[in-house]
Amino acid sequence: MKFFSKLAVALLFVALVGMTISPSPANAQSALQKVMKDRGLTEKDMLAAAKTYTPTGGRDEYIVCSSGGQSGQIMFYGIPSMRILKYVAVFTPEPWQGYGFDDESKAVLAQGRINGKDITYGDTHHPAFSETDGNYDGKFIFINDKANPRIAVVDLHDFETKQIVVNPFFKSDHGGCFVTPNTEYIMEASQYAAPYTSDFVPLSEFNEKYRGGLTYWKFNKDIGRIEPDNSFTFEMPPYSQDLSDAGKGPSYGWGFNNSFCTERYVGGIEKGRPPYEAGCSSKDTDFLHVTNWLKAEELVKAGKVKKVNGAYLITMEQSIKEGLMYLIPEPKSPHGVDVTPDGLHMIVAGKLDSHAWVYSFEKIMKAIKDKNFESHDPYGIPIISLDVALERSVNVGLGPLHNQFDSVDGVLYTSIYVDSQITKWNYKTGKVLDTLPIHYNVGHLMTMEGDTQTPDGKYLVALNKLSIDRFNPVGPLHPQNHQLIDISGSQMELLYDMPVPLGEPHYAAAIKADKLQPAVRYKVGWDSRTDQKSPYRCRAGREKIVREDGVVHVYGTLIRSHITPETIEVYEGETVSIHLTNLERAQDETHGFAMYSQNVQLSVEPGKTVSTTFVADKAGVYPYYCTEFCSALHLEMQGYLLVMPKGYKPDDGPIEDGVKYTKADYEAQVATNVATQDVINQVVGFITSQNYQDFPPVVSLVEDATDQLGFAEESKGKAEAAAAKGDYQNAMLWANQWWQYQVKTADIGLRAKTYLEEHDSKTVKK
Ligand code: RUQ
Ligand code: CUA
Repeated sequence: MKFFSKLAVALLFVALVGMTISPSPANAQSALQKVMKDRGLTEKDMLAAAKTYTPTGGRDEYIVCSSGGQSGQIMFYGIPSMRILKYVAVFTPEPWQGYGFDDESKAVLAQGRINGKDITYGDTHHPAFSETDGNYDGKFIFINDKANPRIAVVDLHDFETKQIVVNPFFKSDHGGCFVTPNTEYIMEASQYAAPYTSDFVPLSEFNEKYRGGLTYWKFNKDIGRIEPDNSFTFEMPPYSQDLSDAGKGPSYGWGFNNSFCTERYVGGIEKGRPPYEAGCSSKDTDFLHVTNWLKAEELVKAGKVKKVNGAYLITMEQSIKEGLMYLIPEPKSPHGVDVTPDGLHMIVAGKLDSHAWVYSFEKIMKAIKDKNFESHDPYGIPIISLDVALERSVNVGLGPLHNQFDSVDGVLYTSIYVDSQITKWNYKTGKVLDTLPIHYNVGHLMTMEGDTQTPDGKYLVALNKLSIDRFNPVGPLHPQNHQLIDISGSQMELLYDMPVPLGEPHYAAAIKADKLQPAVRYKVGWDSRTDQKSPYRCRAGREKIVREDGVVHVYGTLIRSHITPETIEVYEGETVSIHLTNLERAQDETHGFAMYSQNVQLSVEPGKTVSTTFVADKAGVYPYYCTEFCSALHLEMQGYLLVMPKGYKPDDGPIEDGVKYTKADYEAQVATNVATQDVINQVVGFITSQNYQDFPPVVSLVEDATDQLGFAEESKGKAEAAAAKGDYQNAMLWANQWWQYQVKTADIGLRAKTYLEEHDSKTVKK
């Protein structure tokens, strides 16, 4: 005991007061040559490494939000380092974040129920950052679920999912999420036509009763939530609407959607009919859908649009009458439609073709104004002829899918699926500028802020569908592959392959890292899902267990290194609702809470309050503990739920401790504490001799250390009171608790000191 205390004090001293040793740069050149030789690296490899390597503590210039495909999550990583930072659970329970485990996030997932059923995954496709004036504002990100047409809102203040809305009409979606230039609306287009009701409708009535559509979800930026009551949907023919994009600049107020299978073919391979793939690609053209959302909004506001299924629906009849929707032929089973940064052109990639098609917004508007239509589709929607709307077509390679823009005017990049390459070209001149092979089968691609009104260029990521032989094999299911490409020069240079261990990532978007200003802690007692004070918050010293409305409510707290309460006694059959508040103010001091066999796993970040409710249906002993290694005595952050059989009388008599302490033990501990305090005083002396007030993270560390020292003082008082009564058992235990708080103080002091040293603090005169 004594020995370990001394050792710990000595180690603390070295850690806190000791010197930093800087490595010598000698022989760096020859060491580098040796590494290159041993690992078979070329100079080009070294250059690529130097462009992506980020030294410890370094930061990335861009943060990417990538779809996580059917994992129902989204993923954040940095560029150029390609280091994965976080998966955020959206449609799928995720235990680390307690998502779908605590009551608060269960309520978010419950918003996504369909026909009363919990849907615990999502096929996420297209993340979209919120925008102001056509540029990312770093406030929110939205993501769609293709399989179960839903949209989720993630707040970038804390990177948590806040809301899920279910489309009131569709049975799938693909063309979401795409936002209008001020995030007035989030676009969500259906993909597989279906009846708007949940009734059975035979396929023989496909043309009459199955429908596609496009929803404009109204977003309220002030409260950070979608307003279903102010959202509206365009009824569309049963074509498979594909991707969307919103107009910008001169095309502000308009939306654009591709489609495929305008053949309205319904398959039936099992009945000997040719399969969908034959019937859906037999025509030479499909339709670009052009919608006027600004005018539609006026009609909605004027009360001229009726509600169906509880939501505004603009019927095709109304769209035709009011001039809200037009079609333009596009060749051939197209996929992406992308509005150019200046808003003047729409670029459509013809998946089964080798061309990208550049449409002119001005020509489209002129045709609408002149009522210059070549014909109408079977539903009476006016069709503008391709010849009238097209600016040019450019041969970019076989199977073009998606486009992203460069900072250089007119320059863009197109992903070429069949040829597995990226083509760099200029839509204004029609010239192909460069091509780069990709491994393999690229889907989407992404440049930095590449779908905004002011793209940054610099880097491009190819989101590849297959990785085949790029990585060490890990079984038949391969990781996905994101390839980082330097586009700052005239030729594209491949820099890095990143295996993505969740899939399938469809689209991604990259934002300048400095636009994100996430919080490091919550206000104490915060419900992060409603963004309000939790009714279940608890302050230090106010922990309690109360029985209300037949539920045992446990109001508890977490702080290094104990859970209060440490024992929870309930009777078999009782419903237990445990509410935990993390009292920490220190950055990154997250505590977890897991309990044996009750499917309980919570994440409680500093300030947060979360709850878990379950029925204690079986008498027994259920240990619980903290799941984050939060401090040296993290393993001791523990407790028991005791589920007593009905009628059992709890025994409140004294508990025999396993070890008996003497006066000598107590005095030795006090001596250790006094020595530890000396070390702490030196560190405090160092910190306060510096201009630490100029460093907000250090200021909050100092606040936290002051808290811990306050707790140490309290324990010291209790130890001395017990010693005065000759109760050396409790005196020793409280003296040890006093020391534990000192260790926590020292730990924080070390963090503050390291921070100051790394940030070149200066000595200040007093
Ligand atoms: S998809 S590979 Cu956007 Cu869902 Cu194109
Ligand atoms: Cu708290 Cu480990």
